[in-house]
Amino acid sequence: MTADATFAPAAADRWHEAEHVLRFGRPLPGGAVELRWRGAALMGVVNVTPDSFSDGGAFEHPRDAVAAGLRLVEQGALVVDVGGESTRPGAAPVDDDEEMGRVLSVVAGLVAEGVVVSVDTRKPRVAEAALAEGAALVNDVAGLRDARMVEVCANAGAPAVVMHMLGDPRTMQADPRYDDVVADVTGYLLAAAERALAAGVPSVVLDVGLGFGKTVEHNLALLNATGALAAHGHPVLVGASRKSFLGRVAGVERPADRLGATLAAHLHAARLGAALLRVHDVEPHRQALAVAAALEGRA
Ligand code: HH2
Repeated sequence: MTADATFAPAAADRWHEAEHVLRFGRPLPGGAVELRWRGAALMGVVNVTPDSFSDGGAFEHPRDAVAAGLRLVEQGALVVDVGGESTRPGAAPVDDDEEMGRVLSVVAGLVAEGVVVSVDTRKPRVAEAALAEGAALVNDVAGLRDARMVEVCANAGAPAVVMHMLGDPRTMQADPRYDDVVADVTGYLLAAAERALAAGVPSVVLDVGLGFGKTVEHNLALLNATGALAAHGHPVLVGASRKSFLGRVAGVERPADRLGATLAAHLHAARLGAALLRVHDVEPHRQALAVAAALEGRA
């Protein structure tokens, strides 16, 4: 894809009309080979982990997680992101089999209901198994650094969310440093995207990875650079939901209490051209985006 003026930061007054496209190399459950939407769409989060930072241990049984995912779709999520490994700072890794045991039945249950599912994993084997269960795309917080992940996505005709992370979750928040955070992260994402597309991945979504090896200042600079990243022509995903940098800025200790801070960050990103917002709270985001879009251009 080439840069498109509709994604330029100067087009902030048209953010809610800007069209975004995600191409698939195989048909989605309803037969379509692309998703098309205007403005910022919502990716709802279903974490089937005992230890996620804001919502771990929420589900006793896979059917509860499927029901939660279906609720997110009813509330307006375009995609449901299913994850089986916490990547919060300091989290211990989970092995492939354990992660598959957590996510595969939830992925299959949602796919059976016609939901567009992304699997949030950095493990090629887990991604491959989830794609075989009908997941539509892969959300790789390791930013496709494992070449086998690129191969898995290309073979399945699945788009990839390429997220930037400095190091790994165990160590990423220990004194993160960049020469120029926006330039470094952008450079990484564009190079990874180019490699993936050249290898046959049908399309990519770019994500700066808020909180993944970033200080508060780094996160704020990256959020403000959403428009510049979007100008490269790939859909941009922003995931600020409940993150600790928002807690630091707004003075809110508990992640689940950070909805107000999350909405402010995500509306800002939407106005700068974000195509997808990864959120725990879909309904409040739907409301906020609807009002922001209705107000646009009326002042
Ligand atoms: N953030 C988290 C997990 N996956 N994927 C993308 N693309 N972007 C993000 O910002 C992102 C992500 C962390 O949030 P959460 O899933 O709620 O927590 P945990 O990793 O503890 O399960």
